[in-house]
Amino acid sequence: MEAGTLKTIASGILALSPLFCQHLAAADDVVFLDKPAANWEKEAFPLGNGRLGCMVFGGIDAERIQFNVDSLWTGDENLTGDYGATGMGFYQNFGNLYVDFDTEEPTTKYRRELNISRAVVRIAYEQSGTEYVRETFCSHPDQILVSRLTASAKGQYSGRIRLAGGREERTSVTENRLTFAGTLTNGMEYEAQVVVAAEGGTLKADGNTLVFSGCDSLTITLAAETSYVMDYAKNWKGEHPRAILIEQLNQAAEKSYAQLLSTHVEDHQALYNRVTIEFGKTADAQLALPIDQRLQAIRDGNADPQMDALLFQYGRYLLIACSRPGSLPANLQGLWNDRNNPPWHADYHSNINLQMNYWLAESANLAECHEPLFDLLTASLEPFRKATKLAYGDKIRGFTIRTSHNPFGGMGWKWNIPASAWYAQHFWEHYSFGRDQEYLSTVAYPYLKEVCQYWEDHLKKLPDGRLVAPDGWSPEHGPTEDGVSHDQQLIWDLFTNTIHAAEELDVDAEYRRKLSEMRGKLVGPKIGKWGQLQEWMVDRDDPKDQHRHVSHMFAVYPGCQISRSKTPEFAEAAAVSLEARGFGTVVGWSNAWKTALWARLRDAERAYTFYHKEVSANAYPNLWNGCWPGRVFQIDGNFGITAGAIEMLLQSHADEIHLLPALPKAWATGSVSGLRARGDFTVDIRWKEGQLDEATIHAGRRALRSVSVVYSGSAKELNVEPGLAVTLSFTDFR
Ligand code: FUC
Repeated sequence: MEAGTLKTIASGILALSPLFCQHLAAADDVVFLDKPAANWEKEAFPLGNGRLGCMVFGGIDAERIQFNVDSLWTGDENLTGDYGATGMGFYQNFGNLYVDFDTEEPTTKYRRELNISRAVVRIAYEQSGTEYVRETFCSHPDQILVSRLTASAKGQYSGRIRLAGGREERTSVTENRLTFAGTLTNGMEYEAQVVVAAEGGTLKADGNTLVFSGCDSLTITLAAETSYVMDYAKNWKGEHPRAILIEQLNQAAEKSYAQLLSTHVEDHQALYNRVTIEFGKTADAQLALPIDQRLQAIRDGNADPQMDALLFQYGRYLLIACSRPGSLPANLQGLWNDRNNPPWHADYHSNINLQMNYWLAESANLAECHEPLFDLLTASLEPFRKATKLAYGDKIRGFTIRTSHNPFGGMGWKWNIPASAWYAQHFWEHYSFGRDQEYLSTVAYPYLKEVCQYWEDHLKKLPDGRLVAPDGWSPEHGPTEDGVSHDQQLIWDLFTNTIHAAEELDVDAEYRRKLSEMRGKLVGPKIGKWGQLQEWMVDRDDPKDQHRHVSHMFAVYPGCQISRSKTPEFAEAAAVSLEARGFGTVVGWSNAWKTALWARLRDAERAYTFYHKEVSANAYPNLWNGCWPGRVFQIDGNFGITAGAIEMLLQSHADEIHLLPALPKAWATGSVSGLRARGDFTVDIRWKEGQLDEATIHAGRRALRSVSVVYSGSAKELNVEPGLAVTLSFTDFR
């Protein structure tokens, strides 16, 4: 698209919409469209408080708010590994809230926006000279969904409110309340209640709808919950949720809308505002476009650095929305789902997807959003142990898991033997960034140690004494055989992290020695005949193979066994392999992984190629990531791409803080603040024309006392005081 055309479109919008101007300044935080959503997956806007989430459509004649609660799942402990609806189960659609309006007036100035810095969806339009505004949010402090409808003139709202459960439940209605409840086949009880408050006009029940007429404004609050508790000993089942819902709605009724909104925004911003990012300015004309046209302009070859920044922050926004302390972890779709049989059950996938959901948690300064992962994995230990013993015999200690699992410790499709070691890495990383010793000793170390025990019992000795993981398969790729690189790398990572953890806690000296000895015997990385990093023990990688999984690169990212600074030859072999995997891939999560991998290999332009793919090919108009362009929403790509971008700006995996290790030309001038580095550091960086301008390293209260900061091949050793900050500039690295 020509700049001239863009300008014409933009000035058209400016002339049409006074609503436009007020948002121009906040363009980095706003996703907007000039029409209602025609499609759940691509156009509706997601909101969530970690547990309760919704998709807002913004229809003019009828609003639709589809909602979910993260625990509404069929299925059970599923010790047999059945991958059908019975044992494994499916994540469910909770239901829909509809507001039908009695109006046929023509509409102008329609604008629907998601402000990710406030976590509010706002819909505004005009009909016959009256301005209408709807605002919706899901509050974490109040645990409810709130939607408020106002108008510039009195008495304008007439219509009906309907509440429809996802399984044909019967909705009962009183003069200001709509309710449905149900019980799933696994015994889980659930209920949703909606309370409506009107100013002016009347509200009355009519059959299973609530009729409002001549109202000045409406405030709709929705509470929904299940009887799920994250406790295996209680068979995952607690009290019926009704009392909780009534309490949540009663408490909300005592607060004004303004109070509910400001409490919500404050709570969201306490997390969201920790990180700011700027990659440069987009042309005003392009910024003024609705997001679908803006994405088209990018596909037409126009640069849009503010879109790069928006996508970056969007990953952070989504994690805050679907993973908060006390909630379940983010599943394949976060917590959003409009079906009762979503793709792959919307489950927890252990061969890349669940891990990728959390790659950004620490580095993007959302460490507490990581907690739901540890909670569910810890709560699932007993059923995981049982299933492991059933499959591998009573004598085996520890546990491993299958590729898919649910919130009841139940597992589905196919054993994925090294997955528990990969999960263990997350437990370690949470410590590595935050250095909370209490958490390390009570939560992380016991988990790491138990997975190590599994491998002590499961590793196989080759005739020459070396150790291999038996029966591996580079996920979804290789044949089943011993010593697959992915498995070997994961076990190396597990043993290394466990040794570090024991050192930090000053415990288990003897066990540390044992692990270190075993680690020394593991079959290690190998460089094959075309200079590639081998995916298998046998040198048979096909240079034409462009499989989406790059499992043998785990050691490069998110692992640290292979790095440019410590193992340059293996790093080069990894680059050869990754180059061969090509640039044609269109799978969202695979693009994200390759972004991070190329960043670790310090190839800024290749890293950016994959970042850009995520924007130009995989982003829907609501900025969700399609697993393939235009189809099957999967949230891992959204999370992974933010994590990948961080690796381009800051790395801390190789015992040093590396500033701007892979800064691409597209982000020549910019800044970032609030990124986290291992060792309890927070880092702000400003750069100009491709070069470091200034960086500030803030030492947290548990920070390491000394750290090496690297930029462009030279290192600066810093001694730091917890709680203090050090600022370095370009000249410090000459
Ligand atoms: C893995 C991938 C698929 C998909 C699925 C949910 O198995 O190989 O592409 O992302 O997870």
